[in-house]
Amino acid sequence: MKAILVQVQFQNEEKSLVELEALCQACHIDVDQEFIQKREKIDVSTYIGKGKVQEIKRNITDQDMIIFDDELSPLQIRNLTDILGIEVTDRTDLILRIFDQRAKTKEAKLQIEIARYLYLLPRLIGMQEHLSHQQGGSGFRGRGEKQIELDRRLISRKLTKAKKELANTVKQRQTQRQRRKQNDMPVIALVGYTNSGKSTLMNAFCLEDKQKVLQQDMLFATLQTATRHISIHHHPCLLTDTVGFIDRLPHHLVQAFRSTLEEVKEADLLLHVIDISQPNYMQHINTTNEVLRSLGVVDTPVIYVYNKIDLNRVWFPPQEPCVYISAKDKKGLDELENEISHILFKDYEVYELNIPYEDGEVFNYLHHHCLVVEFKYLQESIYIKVEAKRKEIQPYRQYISKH
Ligand SMILES: Nc1nc2c(ncn2[C@@H]2O[C@H](COP(=O)(O)OP(=O)(O)OP(=O)(O)O)[C@@H](O)[C@H]2O)c(=O)[nH]1
Ligand SMILES: [Mg+2]
Repeated sequence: MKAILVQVQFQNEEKSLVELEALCQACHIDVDQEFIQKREKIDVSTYIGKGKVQEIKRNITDQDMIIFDDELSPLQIRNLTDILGIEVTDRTDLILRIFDQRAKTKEAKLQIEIARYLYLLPRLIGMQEHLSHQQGGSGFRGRGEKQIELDRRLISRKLTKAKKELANTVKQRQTQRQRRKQNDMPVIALVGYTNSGKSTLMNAFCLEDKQKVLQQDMLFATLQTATRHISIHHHPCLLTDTVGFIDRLPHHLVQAFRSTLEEVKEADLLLHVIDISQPNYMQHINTTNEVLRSLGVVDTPVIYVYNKIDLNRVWFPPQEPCVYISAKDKKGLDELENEISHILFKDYEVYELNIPYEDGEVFNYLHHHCLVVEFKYLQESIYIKVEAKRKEIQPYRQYISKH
């Protein structure tokens, strides 16, 4: 498929079509021509103004579609399709198409379905307004409206059904999450702009091949959160990979993906992964932080992980705490581990205990729930050296021999 890309740039705005090109690539669409229009404000009925529409029309040869780097209103889509005579679509639709192609699990599929319906519903109503404007009191009007009303009802019904199904799937996952919480293992979540290297970093922490997740040079390679057991300085932890964010993420998607991102809300620590080889990486940081804020994630500690240093000259970004890594070359991972450990395990202390054999269950408990540094079977008791929080060790304080 071949496409023409169109973008409007407002005064003093620094924009480029690079990201829309990458979105096209992820959708297997070839970019044939690009038009950039400088304007004071967008045109309500044609987005770019009638003159520019005609200019584009003159350049249409065998392309299949025209893609606008923004979310068009239903009226604009209709007007532009009428004039240009080929498929007109927008950035939001493109993102939805990518998510559609990538969704593998039931949950991801339902989320996309919901996002699609949410995108379509106002469009149908917009089309209805458009029709009633155009056709006044003619007989056509009634029929058009009736059809739209039927479509609207059908979509609303499907939306309700999909939401219900999603709620059930989410409930199952919540139970899993609760079980994990009972285990009291710290949860670390990877967040960040799409293609920044979250999945690559996750894989760098996973020792076994069968644990590895998909990492790919493509926007939105990951759609479903995946959680793996890892160890940080021998402490067992859970690491969660999440869907990447993008500038101007369609709000239907944020809404639909809210449940997936619940995992982020419950994490004890966030690793905010940044592709430092991107010139506009600061904008990516801000986008990610905005999405996090909109999810209500405000107090969770964050480590800024500047990735892909193998591609770059040195940078000194302002955020703290931060580390510089190359997930691909596994460089800087020790520093990252130290930083994680510093935040998650700062109130852990070393305790030495002597547990009499008759209280063997205390030994079993500590052995399973704490980081055991060393243990020995002595004549009258079991000696155990553990790293634990004061709170955890408090019930067994009578056994402490050294702290
Ligand atoms: N040069 C270089 N490339 C990297 C590095 N880390 C990741 N990449 C590449 O960047 C691309 C994206 O990596 P992913 O790990 O899939 O990125 P992601 O953040 O999970 O992306 P989404 O799942 O789409 O949000 C892949 O082609 C990786 O090989 C790095 O340290 N250096
Ligand atoms: Mg990924």
